[in-house]
Amino acid sequence: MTRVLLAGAALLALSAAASAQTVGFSQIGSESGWRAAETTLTRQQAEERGYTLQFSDAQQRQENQIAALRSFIAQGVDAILIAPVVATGWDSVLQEAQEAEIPVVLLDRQVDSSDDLYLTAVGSDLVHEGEVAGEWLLGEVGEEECRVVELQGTTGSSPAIDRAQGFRNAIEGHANVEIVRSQTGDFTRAGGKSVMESFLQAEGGGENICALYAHNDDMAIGAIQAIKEAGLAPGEDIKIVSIDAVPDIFQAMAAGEANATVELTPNMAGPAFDALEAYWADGTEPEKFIQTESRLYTQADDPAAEYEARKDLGY
Ligand code: GZL
Repeated sequence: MTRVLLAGAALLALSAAASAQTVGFSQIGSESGWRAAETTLTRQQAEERGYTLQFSDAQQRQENQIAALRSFIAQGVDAILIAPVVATGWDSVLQEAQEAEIPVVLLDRQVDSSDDLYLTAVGSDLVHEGEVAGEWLLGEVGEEECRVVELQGTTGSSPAIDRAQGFRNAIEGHANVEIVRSQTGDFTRAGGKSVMESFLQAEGGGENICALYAHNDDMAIGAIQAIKEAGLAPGEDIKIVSIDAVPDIFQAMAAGEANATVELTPNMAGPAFDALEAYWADGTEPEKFIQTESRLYTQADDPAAEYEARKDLGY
């Protein structure tokens, strides 16, 4: 009799796992090409795996994300994905999801809440990305003096905090490389352009600027426009290093207008859904951090070919 009951329970568990799960996805917005690609790939992954995806675009506002999570909880979704716009202020809504026994997976950004409040976080080592960018610049300038301007990501977001720290870790002890101006461009092209314009004006038209470190490629692309409008050659007069590896930064590299980017995969949903499927099947608890790889690309890495390889991936 026991074997019959066990077999029945196993069949029930399998059928539950195979039924069409509903997943709520609270996306930050569409501030960058990378963000757009992450949304595209998440939709593709959900469709391929037979999930119903409830998508919410927060327009960069935390209150919209919190409202979306409460709506997902009220709907009784099977899981929640969230790319948290900033790192703080999530404890109560994550506790509500936990009380509703709905697993939450963080995508591409971290939160300050206890990791007991989410199933896992899928993302890159954001500090390491900043270190890779800083180490590249050190290799470029050697012992020469280099005044750096920095375009930071969204204030209070984990990538802005960690990428700033990583770059500073790398240049520490190298007195010839100094960050002289730093301001948020909010991860957007428009933000990168307008802040770079103010840097150029403040720094003698740009003649005092050796390099730009941008926390993402979109701000670097906006800054490139500002540098050209100031009559300078981006990639030559001002070295440019950024993060994401979106197609357009490779186009700029191929034109000699950008120098280096650190790749961030937009496919965070694949590892997230893998972890959820194991959890739904038999309660498997994943590691609290599932790290995606980071890789440096420079003008020596055939940027034209890298552009072609990425241009149709949904950026
Ligand atoms: C980093 C991610 C950042 C991207 C930007 O993990 O959160 O947000 O680097 C995006 O392009 O705006």
